[in-house]
Amino acid sequence: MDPGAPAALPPGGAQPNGRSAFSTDTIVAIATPPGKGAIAIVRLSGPAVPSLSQRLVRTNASMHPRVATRADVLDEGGRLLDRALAISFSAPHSYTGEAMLELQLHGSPVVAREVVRAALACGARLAQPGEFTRRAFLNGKLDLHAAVAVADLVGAETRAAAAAALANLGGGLAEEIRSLRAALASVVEELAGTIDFPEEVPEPGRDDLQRRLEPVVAGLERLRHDGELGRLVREGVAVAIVGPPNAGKSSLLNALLGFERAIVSEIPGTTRDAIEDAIIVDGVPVRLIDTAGIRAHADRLEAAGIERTQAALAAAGIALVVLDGSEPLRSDALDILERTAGRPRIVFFNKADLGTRAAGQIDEPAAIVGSVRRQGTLDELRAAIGRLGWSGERIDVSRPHLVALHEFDGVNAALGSLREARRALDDGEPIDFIATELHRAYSSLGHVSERVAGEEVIDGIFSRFCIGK
Ligand SMILES: Nc1nc2c(ncn2[C@@H]2O[C@H](COP(=O)(O)OP(=O)(O)OP(=O)(O)O)[C@@H](O)[C@H]2O)c(=O)[nH]1
Ligand SMILES: [Mg+2]
Repeated sequence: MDPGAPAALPPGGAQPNGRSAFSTDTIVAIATPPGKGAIAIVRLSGPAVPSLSQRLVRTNASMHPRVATRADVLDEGGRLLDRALAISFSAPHSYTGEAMLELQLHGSPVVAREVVRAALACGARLAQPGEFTRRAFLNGKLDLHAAVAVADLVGAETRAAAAAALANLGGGLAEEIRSLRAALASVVEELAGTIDFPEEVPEPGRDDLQRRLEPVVAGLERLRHDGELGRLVREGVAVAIVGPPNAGKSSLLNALLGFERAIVSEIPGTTRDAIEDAIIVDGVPVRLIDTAGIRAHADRLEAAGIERTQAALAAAGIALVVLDGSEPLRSDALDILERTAGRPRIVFFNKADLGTRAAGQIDEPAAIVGSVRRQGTLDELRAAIGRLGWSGERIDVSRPHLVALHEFDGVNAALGSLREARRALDDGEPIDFIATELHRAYSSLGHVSERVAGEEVIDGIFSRFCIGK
């Protein structure tokens, strides 16, 4: 198949042409993380699983599909490798939709490796990253959206990220998009009637059309908004802690983390390298990057640190500018304020226990005056990060939402066309122009809800998986 050509997939079971090479191979992989554990799981999937099971698994009782059975696991020469639990799945009632065998072994890396080696010796091949889930997708067991959710769930580092992934696992997004698309289709069909038979079919009222498009736009915006929140709980936000030397940047990092991560001293220029660690605020991972204080006349080593500060600042979503608020602002403080003007930032006047001379010097109504040594100041700073990062709203991503890039692209394109159609309706433009825009929106949504995706989209999604998933 051409790379990039859309692969239209039938709704269930059968594979499209050109994909048959996939199911002729039987794949094997260790599904559990490397190292010792209570158990290690080896999984096999593919048409040769029944014959491989006969060689590798010996049981007293007969094996029933999806029932764990006590079994001896043998190598290709019939020698005992482990006494384990074996579960067989017959096609299509398995994760991949193919015949599968799952072996729950004693958690020794050696035993797991030996079992894989034996399976390879019997004709299986090593699975590629994500190949089990890829087969599940190709066999119609889950859609691309749910496949992304599987990778997100495995990769989730916070409870909120896990909840967001779970919301998508059921695949409800396609249903929602389909119903919005159906609403759009009814408008498009009606307009087509007017365009083709202007005498017989009267043009629908423009207000009425606006009213019918409104819920479609609102529905898509909701999916996108929740998608952005989902991205936030998955990827978090980066906050660069910047400011003049000795202002208390490293003290702030340590106070927010609750442990001494960075060296703090009264000597200006203590921090040379960017130091990063994360906290969770409202379920969102916040990456804090403590940086070298910026000042002119720095020595060579310090200058190298300052260069890293600039890079951290450029990459961060939020700049947290720490200033010594007890003294009048010096030129280095004014310089960093100028560098961060016009971007999301929090200005923090530290060392209020020593005085608050600086705060009145600049016009920054949202500035926080306090001390890293006060709990209240730390709470204020966390709240300010929430306000800038996610408008302080309560993060709830328990409904299906957009996750993959192609989903955002499709919905953004559809919203663009809908906006254009609604403007044209208001401006009294011809109905066929409006119909074209609505049709465009309809097809953009097709890329999100239907089982149609370019090879590169599919490859991109499965490249994130680990081997054995
Ligand atoms: N009194 C008082 N001292 C503080 C406060 N915050 C930090 N300090 C002190 O200020 C000095 C500098 O603190 P650091 O956290 O190392 O400052 P920094 O901004 O990281 O400095 P560089 O790494 O040199 O750029 C240390 O002696 C801290 O104990 C505060 O709120 N009140
Ligand atoms: Mg420091």
